[in-house]
Amino acid sequence: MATLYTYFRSGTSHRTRIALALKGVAYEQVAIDLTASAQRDPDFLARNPQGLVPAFVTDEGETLTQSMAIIEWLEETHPKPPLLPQDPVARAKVRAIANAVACDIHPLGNLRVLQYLRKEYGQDEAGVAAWATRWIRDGFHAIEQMLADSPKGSLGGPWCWGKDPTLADVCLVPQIYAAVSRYALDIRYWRRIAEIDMAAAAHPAFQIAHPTRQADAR
Ligand SMILES: N[C@@H](CCC(=O)N[C@@H](CS)C(=O)NCC(=O)O)C(=O)O
Repeated sequence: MATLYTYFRSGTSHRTRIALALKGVAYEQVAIDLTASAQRDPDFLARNPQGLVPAFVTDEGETLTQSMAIIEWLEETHPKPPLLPQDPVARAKVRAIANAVACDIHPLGNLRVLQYLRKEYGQDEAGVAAWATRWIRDGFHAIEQMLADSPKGSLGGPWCWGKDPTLADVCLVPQIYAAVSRYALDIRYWRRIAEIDMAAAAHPAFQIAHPTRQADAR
């Protein structure tokens, strides 16, 4: 069976679990405890030289890394339900929202970046939180405007792009979870983002993938 190397609170693991659940793919989990630096154990580094979760081993024994590459592989091998709309412009817009999270918000709040701020730049927890929330707020402001451009009304909402979850929701929802659970941001400030968070809370695939529902949660 396929195996996901994951950490319950990792946003990139979380987004991969959501995509796997939406596609209905069965897999086992191996927990990599980031707080114990298990991502830097030689055994894990042999799977992913970057020392980052997630890593995914397919049924055929192929190891895939980088959550967006894993999710693209899933989309290509399990096309139903689709995570991207059909229209090329709509696909680009959904990818833009997904990448606003995956490329422009998430990396700046990653564990190794925050550890570096603490160690090399002498930041205390307040300084680290100010850094992380600066980039989340900035990103959420922009995404809220990008969502205003989405065809929610005509397609019946409530997701980033119409009536079904897409890659944009797969990436956005874990970032919302991090914003609220780690930094207590009040997401009601961003009306559409709050609405998507509520839709996710009621959706079985998002529920199954939720950090608090994982075997390694604590
Ligand atoms: N671009 C990578 C980022 C992966 C990543 O940053 N994973 C984090 C957890 S969300 C991690 O493993 N951090 C460990 C560390 O910083 O040492 C992906 O999308 O898979």
